[in-house]
Amino acid sequence: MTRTLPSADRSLVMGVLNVTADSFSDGGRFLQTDRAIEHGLQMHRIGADLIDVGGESTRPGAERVPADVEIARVVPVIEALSAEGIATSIDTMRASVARAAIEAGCAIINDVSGGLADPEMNPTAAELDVPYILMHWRAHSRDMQAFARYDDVVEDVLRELLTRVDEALAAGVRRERIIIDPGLGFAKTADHNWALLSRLDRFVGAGYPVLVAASRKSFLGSLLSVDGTPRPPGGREDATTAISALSAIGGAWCVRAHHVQASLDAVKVAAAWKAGRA
Ligand code: PMM
Repeated sequence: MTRTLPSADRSLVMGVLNVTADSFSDGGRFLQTDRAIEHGLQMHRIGADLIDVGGESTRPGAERVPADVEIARVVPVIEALSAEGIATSIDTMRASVARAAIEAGCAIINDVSGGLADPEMNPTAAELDVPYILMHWRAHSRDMQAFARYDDVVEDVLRELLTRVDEALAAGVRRERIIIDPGLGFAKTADHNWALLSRLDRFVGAGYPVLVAASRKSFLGSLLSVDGTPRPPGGREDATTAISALSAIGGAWCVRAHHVQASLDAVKVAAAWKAGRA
């Protein structure tokens, strides 16, 4: 099992594995352990560099699930994937879940709250000494859209994110463990998301690996709406692929995607495009 960041001569692709009842695009599909494991194995066979395992939905409006339920959902899946040598990340806002996942063989902590939701998360990440994804976040999903107010969304999000980084460093997390993520869709309108994507260079320039997670999110549904009806999540795949390609060109370390093959193709195209210049 690897505790260091996977590397490749292109942006990485993180496959989404939501072991939840209510995620916005795949809720309920992989709630059963065996189905979740099979889906993880399948994404790995296709070429996912990482599998992001989550046991709690973060879609807008979602209610929280108890920690023991979250642990019971993710640990058997992580154990099974780790036994196959597959690198996983744990998508959680709870230190207890992160610890259980890492003990089960998980390689990376992915905290969408950037260490804010659980005061134990930063010290736990420091102690476990694994790569640690800090996402920009302002409030729990139930009411996060009420916090989608910014003076300058790019500079505000970057400043808040770097404050999260400083807090993690102060708790003892090593600098080389940190990955940042602008948190598309979390306390952000569609315009905010596009502004952040258009200035990905500001985040890449901060000096930490950057994760971009746009897959199937509702701002893509809005972009592709017809007569005011948003395109449903299943029809947002090509737009997601376009964002994966553009993010890779823009220097993203990793893109998070439900449809691994499409995003993998996209980041390979981007790498070849960049190499052609050299
Ligand atoms: N988005 C979701 C879940 N986990 N993790 C990171 N680091 N960044 C994100 O933007 C993010 C995440 C919500 O999407 P899903 O319901 O499709 O998993």
